[in-house]
Amino acid sequence: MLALITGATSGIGKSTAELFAKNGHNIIITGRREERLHQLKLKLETEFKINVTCLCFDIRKLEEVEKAINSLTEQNCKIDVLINNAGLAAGLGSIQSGNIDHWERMIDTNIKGLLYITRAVSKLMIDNKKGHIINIGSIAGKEVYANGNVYCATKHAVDALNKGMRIDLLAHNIKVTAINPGMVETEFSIVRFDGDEQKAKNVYSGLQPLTPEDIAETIYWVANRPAHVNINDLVIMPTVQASATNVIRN
Ligand code: NDP
Ligand code: 8X3
Repeated sequence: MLALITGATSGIGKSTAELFAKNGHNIIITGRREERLHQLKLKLETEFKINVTCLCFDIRKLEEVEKAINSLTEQNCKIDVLINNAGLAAGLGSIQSGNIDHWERMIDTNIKGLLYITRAVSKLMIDNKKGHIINIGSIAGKEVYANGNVYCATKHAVDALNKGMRIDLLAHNIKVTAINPGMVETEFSIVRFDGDEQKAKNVYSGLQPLTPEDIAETIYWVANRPAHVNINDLVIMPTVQASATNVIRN
Protein backbone atom coordinates (compact mmCIF):
# COMPACT_ATOMS: atom_id res chain seq x y z
CA MET A 1 0.00 0.00 0.00
CA LEU A 2 1.43 3.42 -0.99
CA ALA A 3 0.10 6.25 1.18
CA LEU A 4 0.44 10.00 0.58
CA ILE A 5 0.20 11.89 3.86
CA THR A 6 -0.16 15.68 3.77
CA GLY A 7 1.20 17.66 6.71
CA ALA A 8 3.68 15.00 7.84
CA THR A 9 6.19 17.38 9.43
CA SER A 10 4.50 17.20 12.83
CA GLY A 11 1.59 15.93 14.90
CA ILE A 12 -0.98 13.53 13.43
CA GLY A 13 0.63 13.43 9.97
CA LYS A 14 4.08 12.59 11.33
CA SER A 15 2.74 9.83 13.60
CA THR A 16 0.75 8.42 10.68
CA ALA A 17 3.87 8.38 8.48
CA GLU A 18 5.74 6.56 11.23
CA LEU A 19 3.01 3.94 11.66
CA PHE A 20 2.65 3.20 7.93
CA ALA A 21 6.44 2.94 7.64
CA LYS A 22 6.68 0.67 10.69
CA ASN A 23 4.18 -1.66 9.01
CA GLY A 24 6.34 -1.88 5.89
CA HIS A 25 4.50 0.55 3.59
CA ASN A 26 6.15 3.02 1.24
CA ILE A 27 4.98 6.56 1.86
CA ILE A 28 4.92 10.03 0.32
CA ILE A 29 5.19 12.79 2.89
CA THR A 30 4.40 16.47 2.36
CA GLY A 31 4.70 19.78 4.18
CA ARG A 32 6.47 23.13 3.88
CA ARG A 33 9.31 22.45 6.34
CA GLU A 34 11.80 20.72 4.05
CA GLU A 35 14.42 19.96 6.71
CA ARG A 36 11.85 18.07 8.82
CA LEU A 37 10.67 16.08 5.79
CA HIS A 38 14.22 15.00 5.00
CA GLN A 39 14.98 14.10 8.62
CA LEU A 40 11.86 11.95 8.78
CA LYS A 41 12.70 10.26 5.46
CA LEU A 42 16.20 9.40 6.68
CA LYS A 43 14.92 8.02 9.98
CA LEU A 44 12.12 5.90 8.51
CA GLU A 45 14.12 4.54 5.56
CA THR A 46 16.97 3.54 7.88
CA GLU A 47 14.74 2.03 10.55
CA PHE A 48 12.13 0.25 8.43
CA LYS A 49 13.81 -0.34 5.02
CA ILE A 50 10.94 1.27 3.09
CA ASN A 51 10.91 4.10 0.50
CA VAL A 52 9.92 7.60 1.51
CA THR A 53 9.31 10.31 -1.11
CA CYS A 54 9.36 13.91 0.14
CA LEU A 55 7.26 16.56 -1.59
CA CYS A 56 7.87 20.01 -0.16
CA PHE A 57 5.14 22.46 -1.11
CA ASP A 58 2.61 24.92 0.26
CA ILE A 59 -0.81 23.27 -0.15
CA ARG A 60 -2.42 26.72 -0.60
CA LYS A 61 -0.62 27.16 -3.94
CA LEU A 62 -2.35 25.34 -6.78
CA GLU A 63 0.70 25.36 -9.10
CA GLU A 64 2.91 23.86 -6.37
CA VAL A 65 0.38 21.13 -5.62
CA GLU A 66 -0.05 20.22 -9.29
CA LYS A 67 3.71 20.26 -9.95
CA ALA A 68 4.31 17.94 -6.98
CA ILE A 69 1.62 15.46 -8.02
CA ASN A 70 2.77 15.56 -11.68
CA SER A 71 6.26 14.59 -10.52
CA LEU A 72 4.72 11.41 -9.06
CA THR A 73 2.90 10.64 -12.30
CA GLU A 74 6.23 10.84 -14.14
CA GLN A 75 7.60 8.18 -11.76
CA ASN A 76 4.45 6.08 -12.33
CA CYS A 77 3.59 6.14 -8.60
CA LYS A 78 0.25 4.56 -7.84
CA ILE A 79 -1.18 6.17 -4.71
CA ASP A 80 -3.48 3.80 -2.82
CA VAL A 81 -4.34 6.08 0.09
CA LEU A 82 -4.46 9.89 0.30
CA ILE A 83 -4.55 11.19 3.86
CA ASN A 84 -5.78 14.79 3.78
CA ASN A 85 -4.31 15.90 7.09
CA ALA A 86 -2.54 19.24 6.47
CA GLY A 87 -4.49 21.96 8.22
CA LEU A 88 -4.54 24.50 10.97
CA ALA A 89 -6.51 26.77 13.23
CA ALA A 90 -5.30 30.36 13.39
CA GLY A 91 -6.56 32.45 16.29
CA LEU A 92 -9.69 32.25 18.38
CA GLY A 93 -11.55 35.53 17.87
CA SER A 94 -15.08 36.81 17.59
CA ILE A 95 -16.65 37.30 14.18
CA GLN A 96 -16.70 41.10 14.67
CA SER A 97 -12.99 41.36 15.45
CA GLY A 98 -11.61 38.38 13.56
CA ASN A 99 -8.17 38.65 12.02
CA ILE A 100 -8.58 38.55 8.22
CA ASP A 101 -5.14 37.02 7.69
CA HIS A 102 -6.09 34.18 10.08
CA TRP A 103 -9.34 33.61 8.21
CA GLU A 104 -7.61 33.47 4.85
CA ARG A 105 -4.92 31.06 6.08
CA MET A 106 -7.56 28.66 7.41
CA ILE A 107 -9.82 28.83 4.37
CA ASP A 108 -6.90 28.56 1.92
CA THR A 109 -5.33 25.60 3.73
CA ASN A 110 -8.20 23.59 5.18
CA ILE A 111 -10.63 23.95 2.29
CA LYS A 112 -8.86 25.10 -0.88
CA GLY A 113 -5.61 23.18 -0.25
CA LEU A 114 -7.53 20.02 0.52
CA LEU A 115 -9.51 20.49 -2.70
CA TYR A 116 -6.41 21.11 -4.85
CA ILE A 117 -4.67 17.94 -3.79
CA THR A 118 -7.83 15.83 -3.82
CA ARG A 119 -8.59 16.89 -7.39
CA ALA A 120 -5.10 15.97 -8.57
CA VAL A 121 -4.82 12.65 -6.71
CA SER A 122 -8.37 11.45 -7.32
CA LYS A 123 -7.71 11.58 -11.10
CA LEU A 124 -4.77 9.20 -10.60
CA MET A 125 -6.91 6.94 -8.44
CA ILE A 126 -9.60 6.86 -11.13
CA ASP A 127 -6.97 5.78 -13.69
CA ASN A 128 -5.84 3.14 -11.22
CA LYS A 129 -9.47 1.98 -10.72
CA LYS A 130 -9.18 2.10 -6.92
CA GLY A 131 -8.17 4.27 -4.00
CA HIS A 132 -9.00 5.57 -0.55
CA ILE A 133 -9.20 9.19 0.57
CA ILE A 134 -9.08 9.78 4.31
CA ASN A 135 -10.05 13.31 5.35
CA ILE A 136 -9.02 14.62 8.76
CA GLY A 137 -11.95 16.73 9.89
CA SER A 138 -12.58 17.68 13.51
CA ILE A 139 -15.15 17.88 16.25
CA ALA A 140 -15.18 21.49 14.97
CA GLY A 141 -16.80 20.11 11.81
CA LYS A 142 -19.64 18.63 13.84
CA GLU A 143 -20.38 21.53 16.19
CA VAL A 144 -19.55 25.21 16.63
CA TYR A 145 -18.05 26.88 19.70
CA ALA A 146 -17.55 30.50 20.78
CA ASN A 147 -14.89 32.29 18.71
CA GLY A 148 -14.26 29.15 16.65
CA ASN A 149 -16.40 30.56 13.80
CA VAL A 150 -14.09 30.33 10.76
CA TYR A 151 -12.09 27.27 11.86
CA CYS A 152 -15.40 25.48 12.53
CA ALA A 153 -16.68 26.60 9.11
CA THR A 154 -13.62 25.14 7.39
CA LYS A 155 -14.06 21.82 9.17
CA HIS A 156 -17.81 21.81 8.40
CA ALA A 157 -16.71 22.24 4.78
CA VAL A 158 -14.46 19.17 5.14
CA ASP A 159 -17.49 17.28 6.52
CA ALA A 160 -19.54 18.28 3.45
CA LEU A 161 -16.71 17.55 1.03
CA ASN A 162 -16.22 14.15 2.60
CA LYS A 163 -19.82 13.30 1.74
CA GLY A 164 -19.61 14.90 -1.71
CA MET A 165 -16.41 13.07 -2.62
CA ARG A 166 -17.92 9.75 -1.63
CA ILE A 167 -20.84 10.31 -3.98
CA ASP A 168 -18.75 11.59 -6.90
CA LEU A 169 -16.15 8.83 -6.61
CA LEU A 170 -18.59 5.99 -5.93
CA ALA A 171 -18.51 4.72 -9.51
CA HIS A 172 -14.69 4.64 -9.44
CA ASN A 173 -14.13 2.21 -6.57
CA ILE A 174 -12.68 4.94 -4.34
CA LYS A 175 -13.43 4.83 -0.64
CA VAL A 176 -13.85 8.11 1.25
CA THR A 177 -13.58 8.38 5.04
CA ALA A 178 -13.59 11.23 7.55
CA ILE A 179 -11.89 11.01 10.92
CA ASN A 180 -12.96 13.78 13.28
CA PRO A 181 -10.84 14.13 16.41
CA GLY A 182 -11.45 16.11 19.58
CA MET A 183 -8.41 17.41 21.48
CA VAL A 184 -5.09 16.01 20.28
CA GLU A 185 -1.85 17.39 21.73
CA THR A 186 0.33 18.36 18.75
CA GLU A 187 1.69 21.68 17.47
CA PHE A 188 -1.94 22.59 16.65
CA SER A 189 -2.48 24.98 19.60
CA ILE A 190 0.99 26.53 19.27
CA VAL A 191 0.10 27.38 15.67
CA ARG A 192 -3.38 28.55 16.68
CA PHE A 193 -1.93 30.98 19.23
CA ASP A 194 0.83 32.26 16.92
CA GLY A 195 3.64 30.50 18.81
CA ASP A 196 2.48 31.32 22.37
CA GLU A 197 3.57 28.05 24.01
CA GLN A 198 2.12 28.86 27.45
CA LYS A 199 -1.32 29.57 25.99
CA ALA A 200 -1.09 26.34 24.00
CA LYS A 201 -0.10 24.35 27.10
CA ASN A 202 -3.15 25.67 28.99
CA VAL A 203 -5.47 24.05 26.42
CA TYR A 204 -4.40 20.60 27.63
CA SER A 205 -3.67 21.36 31.30
CA GLY A 206 -5.31 19.08 33.86
CA LEU A 207 -6.61 16.58 31.33
CA GLN A 208 -5.39 13.69 29.22
CA PRO A 209 -5.81 14.61 25.55
CA LEU A 210 -5.54 12.21 22.64
CA THR A 211 -2.07 11.66 21.26
CA PRO A 212 -1.21 11.89 17.57
CA GLU A 213 -0.45 8.15 17.78
CA ASP A 214 -4.10 7.50 18.80
CA ILE A 215 -5.27 9.14 15.56
CA ALA A 216 -2.56 7.43 13.49
CA GLU A 217 -3.77 4.03 14.75
CA THR A 218 -7.34 4.94 13.76
CA ILE A 219 -6.22 6.04 10.29
CA TYR A 220 -4.22 2.85 9.85
CA TRP A 221 -7.16 0.70 10.94
CA VAL A 222 -9.52 2.50 8.54
CA ALA A 223 -7.04 2.07 5.67
CA ASN A 224 -6.79 -1.65 6.35
CA ARG A 225 -10.43 -2.72 6.25
CA PRO A 226 -11.27 -5.36 3.63
CA ALA A 227 -11.88 -4.09 0.08
CA HIS A 228 -15.67 -4.31 0.43
CA VAL A 229 -15.80 -2.30 3.71
CA ASN A 230 -15.67 1.50 4.01
CA ILE A 231 -15.73 3.47 7.25
CA ASN A 232 -17.65 6.62 6.34
CA ASP A 233 -17.22 8.88 9.33
CA LEU A 234 -15.65 8.59 12.79
CA VAL A 235 -15.59 10.96 15.77
CA ILE A 236 -12.83 10.22 18.26
CA MET A 237 -12.47 12.04 21.57
CA PRO A 238 -10.44 11.88 24.76
CA THR A 239 -12.47 10.09 27.45
CA VAL A 240 -12.57 13.34 29.45
CA GLN A 241 -14.14 15.30 26.58
CA ALA A 242 -17.84 15.07 25.63
CA SER A 243 -18.05 17.98 23.19
CA ALA A 244 -15.80 20.80 22.00
CA THR A 245 -16.36 22.69 25.26
CA ASN A 246 -17.37 20.00 27.78
CA VAL A 247 -14.20 18.68 29.35
CA ILE A 248 -13.25 17.42 32.80
CA ARG A 249 -10.03 18.86 34.23
CA ASN A 250 -8.28 17.82 37.46
P1 NDP B 1 0.22 20.22 13.59
O1 NDP B 1 0.33 21.70 13.63
O2 NDP B 1 1.10 19.43 14.50
O3 NDP B 1 0.43 19.70 12.09
C1 NDP B 1 -0.12 20.36 10.98
C2 NDP B 1 0.54 19.88 9.70
O4 NDP B 1 -0.10 20.56 8.59
C3 NDP B 1 2.02 20.20 9.63
O5 NDP B 1 2.74 19.10 9.14
C4 NDP B 1 2.10 21.37 8.66
O6 NDP B 1 3.30 21.31 7.89
C5 NDP B 1 0.90 21.08 7.73
N1 NDP B 1 0.48 22.30 7.08
C6 NDP B 1 -0.12 23.40 7.64
N2 NDP B 1 -0.26 24.37 6.73
C7 NDP B 1 0.25 23.89 5.55
C8 NDP B 1 0.42 24.43 4.25
N3 NDP B 1 0.02 25.68 3.95
N4 NDP B 1 0.98 23.67 3.30
C9 NDP B 1 1.40 22.42 3.58
N5 NDP B 1 1.27 21.84 4.79
C10 NDP B 1 0.73 22.58 5.77
O7 NDP B 1 -1.32 19.91 13.88
P2 NDP B 1 -2.16 18.53 13.93
O8 NDP B 1 -1.32 17.36 13.66
O9 NDP B 1 -2.94 18.57 15.18
O10 NDP B 1 -3.18 18.80 12.73
C11 NDP B 1 -3.40 17.92 11.68
C12 NDP B 1 -4.85 18.00 11.25
O11 NDP B 1 -5.67 17.55 12.32
C13 NDP B 1 -5.35 19.40 10.89
O12 NDP B 1 -6.16 19.33 9.74
C14 NDP B 1 -6.17 19.81 12.12
O13 NDP B 1 -7.17 20.74 11.79
C15 NDP B 1 -6.75 18.46 12.50
N6 NDP B 1 -7.22 18.35 13.88
C16 NDP B 1 -6.38 18.58 14.94
C17 NDP B 1 -6.86 18.45 16.22
C18 NDP B 1 -6.04 18.73 17.42
O14 NDP B 1 -6.59 18.92 18.52
N7 NDP B 1 -4.72 18.77 17.32
C19 NDP B 1 -8.25 18.02 16.48
C20 NDP B 1 -9.04 17.83 15.29
C21 NDP B 1 -8.53 17.96 14.04
P3 NDP B 1 4.27 22.56 7.59
O15 NDP B 1 4.06 23.57 8.68
O16 NDP B 1 5.64 21.96 7.56
O17 NDP B 1 3.83 23.02 6.25
C1 8X3 C 1 -9.30 20.85 16.76
C2 8X3 C 1 -10.22 20.60 17.90
O1 8X3 C 1 -11.84 21.68 19.53
O2 8X3 C 1 -9.81 22.92 18.99
O3 8X3 C 1 -9.93 20.65 15.53
O4 8X3 C 1 -11.60 22.75 17.42
S1 8X3 C 1 -10.89 22.06 18.47
